[in-house]
Amino acid sequence: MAASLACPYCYETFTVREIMFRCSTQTSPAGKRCKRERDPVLVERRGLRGELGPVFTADGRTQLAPCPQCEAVTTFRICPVCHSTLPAQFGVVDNRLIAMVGAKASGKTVYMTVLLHELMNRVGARGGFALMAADDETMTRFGTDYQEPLYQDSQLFHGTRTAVANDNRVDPLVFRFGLERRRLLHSRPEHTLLSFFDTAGEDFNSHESIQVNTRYLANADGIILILDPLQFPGSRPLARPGSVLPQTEGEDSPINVLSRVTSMLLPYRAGGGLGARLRPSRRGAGRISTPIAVVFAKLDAFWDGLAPGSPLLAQPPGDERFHTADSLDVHEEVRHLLREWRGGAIDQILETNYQRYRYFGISALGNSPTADSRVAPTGIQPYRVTDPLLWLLSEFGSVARHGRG
Ligand SMILES: Nc1nc2c(ncn2[C@@H]2O[C@H](COP(=O)(O)OP(=O)(O)OP(=O)(O)O)[C@@H](O)[C@H]2O)c(=O)[nH]1
Ligand SMILES: [Mg+2]
Ligand SMILES: [Zn+2]
Ligand SMILES: [Zn+2]
Repeated sequence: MAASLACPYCYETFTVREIMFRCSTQTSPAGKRCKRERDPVLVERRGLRGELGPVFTADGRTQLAPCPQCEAVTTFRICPVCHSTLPAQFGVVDNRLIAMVGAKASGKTVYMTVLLHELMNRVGARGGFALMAADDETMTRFGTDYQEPLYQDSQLFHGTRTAVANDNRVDPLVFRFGLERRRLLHSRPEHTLLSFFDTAGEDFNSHESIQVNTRYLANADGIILILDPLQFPGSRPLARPGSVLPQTEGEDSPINVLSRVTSMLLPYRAGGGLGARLRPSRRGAGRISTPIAVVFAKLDAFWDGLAPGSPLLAQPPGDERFHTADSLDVHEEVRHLLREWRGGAIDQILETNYQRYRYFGISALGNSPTADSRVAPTGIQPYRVTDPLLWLLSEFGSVARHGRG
């Protein structure tokens, strides 16, 4: 059976053969030239209204194909479902879809922005890897909607728009993650395409929004679940005085969000891997195979209260590898804190339903924001933000592991 691929933009699946092409609208050797026009599929599925060459089918296993109208050869391969231009080498290099989920105001958008910024600018050079936008739209959108407000204007974000309010879709950001294997004799850069999508807290409240998000979640290769420690009732007495306190109960509590995500994934748990995408499992037994990184955000609010020697006060080893021992130390420490904060039910859900989960503790900002929702005057000082992604990449086999585990 042909392996199925998932589009990094719409998360629908198809086989390599089904990949379609778009005419380049260059003048062909025969002197013919196709006209650019608006593509209704691209408008409907992605909200993109630009004028582009006509779409045609050919054998998607090849990298180029001649346009049947003008005979010019094109290298633009497109998704057969949403008509987005697929990144170069799509289908050849690894392609991983990563979903960012969590309750309202848990810190998803801030975390995603800081993580990507760090990978593109700071950690990258030191760690022997590089992250680049895979397409122009991602580059522009990451700049204007995420990076500039936070890093240039020091402004925190308004709540993320729900998928239902966004014409029933989410708009992922697609990057090329490259790892330089400097120490190898025949060093050859290896690439992974990473597609990130940020949900809105309310995406897990209504039946309607859950339906829209199921496709994205079920086809994700990894999930980052953001938990706000301040939402656990038992954590509050330990938080730094003056921390902004969110609601702890009701629809949007951490336990309810995890329960909803889990019920969305359970029907698709079988076997995992590409072949199992979006095909509900026939057998009732088994746990969800998608790895889930369970991330305690806003750790800066708790630093004063952690026991000396806690791994959540230590600087992580910073290189391109995933450090197993350090990660397991953090995992156990977070699990211990969860119990202390009366969040033990989270641990039970994870243990019962997931084959692979790991706890993390991070701070995207490194400090409490100001009362008027701005970054603290000391600036953004991220702590351990790359740990969850490196774990997922090590689970995918895309980065090396250091140490036993
Ligand atoms: N102390 C502290 N506060 C943070 C940090 N990251 C985010 N916050 C706070 O959490 C608020 C919400 O962050 P967002 O990233 O917008 O939350 P979200 O999960 O995307 O929220 P929705 O899009 O509404 O679901 C911010 O406005 C900050 O007040 C952090 O690292 N430390
Ligand atoms: Mg958000
Ligand atoms: Zn043509
Ligand atoms: Zn698509």
